[in-house]
Order: sequence, then structure tokens, then C-alpha cells
Amino acid sequence: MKLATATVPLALAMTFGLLACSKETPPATSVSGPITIRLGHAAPLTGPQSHIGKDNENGARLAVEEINAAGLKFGDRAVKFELLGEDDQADPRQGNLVAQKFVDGKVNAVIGHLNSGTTIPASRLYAAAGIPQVSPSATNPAYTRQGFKTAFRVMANDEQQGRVLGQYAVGKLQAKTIAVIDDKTAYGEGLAMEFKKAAIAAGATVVAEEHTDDKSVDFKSILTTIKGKRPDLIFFGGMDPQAAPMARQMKQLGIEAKFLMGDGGCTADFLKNAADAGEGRYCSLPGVPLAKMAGGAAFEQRYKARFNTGIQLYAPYAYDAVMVVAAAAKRAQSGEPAKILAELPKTDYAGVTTRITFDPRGDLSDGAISLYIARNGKWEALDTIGGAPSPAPSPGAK
Ligand code: ABU
Repeated sequence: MKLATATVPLALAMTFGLLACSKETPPATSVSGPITIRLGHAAPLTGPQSHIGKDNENGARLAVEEINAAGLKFGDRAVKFELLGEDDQADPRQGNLVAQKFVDGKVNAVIGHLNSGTTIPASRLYAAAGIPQVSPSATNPAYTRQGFKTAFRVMANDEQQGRVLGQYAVGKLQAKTIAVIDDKTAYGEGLAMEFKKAAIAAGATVVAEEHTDDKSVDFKSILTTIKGKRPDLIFFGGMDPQAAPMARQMKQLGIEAKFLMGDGGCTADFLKNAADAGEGRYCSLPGVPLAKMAGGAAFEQRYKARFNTGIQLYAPYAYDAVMVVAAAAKRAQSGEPAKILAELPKTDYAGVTTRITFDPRGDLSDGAISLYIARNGKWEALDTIGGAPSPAPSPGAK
């Protein structure tokens, strides 16, 4: 389904449409006919995380549709964006197969992957092929620490998130004794490690450390072990398909410890699947709450109108990731990966989620982390730590 032009935000229409028609830069060639820019999008579209993967893809698709409706041009040549969605199943090996497919298919840029466990290995393939990669959601710091000029992300990383979570657990939630569970993925293990470091530095004692994986749903054995240690708080580094049954089983076992998660558990599905056992649980999410994003409410409205469902988690970030690539292409007046790459580090983009600029590694500068509590079946924002003020969205880079 195509969006009617009338539904495209005015600022976007002006930036990608009207301004693009001005005499900025002549077209690369005099050949007429549209230029097609193909964006690979990779996320789990099957399996336990498919609801989050579909949400990412929807966010990216909405951006592509809005850019096309606004009518981007390079000089007098129309530009059309295409989104090629692939299912990486949140699996590192499948992620590499998808990445190789994008490389072989010569996509102009990649939005993704969703998971750190797929994003990090795939980034090597994109780097070797010179394809720009912007992850909306992979938060393991290692992604941007490999020295690849192709790797960017539009949300704060887990060094920041873990630090905030650890300090919050001790400072605000008054946890003196803590149990840590992770799902042994690049994300879950990495976040748990950063959390632990910060919690210990803030004065807490880690009384138990347990591990599961990203397929398990029965945690009674590790929870029973943890119950014996009587921690004040249980931290889980992992995603909502594990977090929801974990919260339910904590309740069944009568564990009264507070339960704290990172962004992977901070979803609408956690609330639905944990049901009453979700109440009073805590999570964090990189970025400011949607209601405080300058373009958040309008984005949510357009998302719901287009997909007939609510935002699950990272859709606004996937949307911004596409817009950042499109703005770089517009500045370059080209869809060539090398020319987009030359522009990406200069990004200064007022997105839906925040003002996006990149540090020398390709990480979002000044990312914020927000804390939430589940109350009455909703995630209620508690605090936001760090981050630059969010300007009104005007999705064209300067
Ligand atoms: N940021 C949590 C989910 C994605 C990931 O980093 O694996």
C-alpha cells in the first residue's frame, strides 16, 4: 500500500521533495529515468522475536514509502527507494547468509540487523563490500568498535545502558544483593556484564549468576537456585520471549525480588504475555520515551494508520535509520554506497527519535537511556538519563 502524499509530513515533503527540485547539484548523468536505491533490511521475521523484527521492518518501510511519496530527486532525476526485507531468524549463521545475499545483490545500504548477535558478524561482510550499514537496535558496543567505516547505529549502546541500569538498581531501587541472568547472546551477555560492573561499582553484591538461551521458556530451575540466595533484585539480559515467562515463573515461585531488564524486554508483548506477573517490573530503553520525542506522537499515528497495529519497540529507530541514509544519499546526490558512506559521518539529522549525529566510531552521540515500570498493563516512564534535547523533526540532513 502506498501512502497518499497528503499523509507525508510537510517537513519531509519539503526536504526530500521540494528542496530536491531546487538547483542544488546537477544530476550525476544526463540519462533520464528513475534512480533506484535498494535498501536491505534484516531482522528476525520468524521465530520468537518475529514481532520485534516485523516492527523494525514496518518502521523502515514507512520511511521508504514516505520518501517515495514526497518525491525525492537528484537534479532532474526521480529517485525511488526500495526495501528488501530478509529474515535472519536472529541467528548469526542465517544473518551472514542474508548479509551475503545483500552483498551479492549489490544493495546500496543495509538497515539492520536487529540483534547484536547477527549485526556484529554481518558487519564484517558489509565492511568488506563497502556497503553502509545502519542498525536501529543492535546495542552491543563491539559492533562499532571493529574499526569498520561502514558501521553506524542510531541508538545508545549497552555500555551506556548497562551503566545506567546498574546505577539505577542500586541508587533508586535500593538493591544491595543482585542475581544476574543472561541469555548467552551477544546482547544479553554483553548487557549483563555492563550492568554487573556498574552495580558492583555502586556498592551491590552479585549473589547469583545464571545463564539460559534465547529459545528456553522454562526457568524454574535457575529461579529456584536464585530464590535460595534471596536477592533484592533479579536482572535479566535478554529478550521478551524469555523475560515474560521468567516474570510469570518468578510469581509462581513466590520470588519477591524486583525484576529489571534492558530494552529487549521493554515491549508491548512482554506486558501482554507476562500479564499480571508483569506488573511492577522495570526495564530500560535507549532514547527518550515516545511521548517526549518531538516527532513521536505523529509517528505513532502514521504507523498505526499504515500497519493497523501499535509500535512494538524499535520502529521509530528503524524509520530514522532509513531517513539518515536517505539524507546522506540526497547530500551526495547519489545512491552509490561509497558516496553515501562519505556523507554518513557528517549526519546532523533531526529525526523522530532524537537529533542524530555520529561519533567517530559510528555510534549515536549523546544517546539517552530511559527507565520504565509496568503499571496497569502499560510501560510508564520513570526517568531519562543523558541525551541531547530532541529538536522538532525536519528529516533532511543539513
Ligand atoms: N538492543 C537489544 C536487542 C537487539 C540486540 O542488541 O541484540
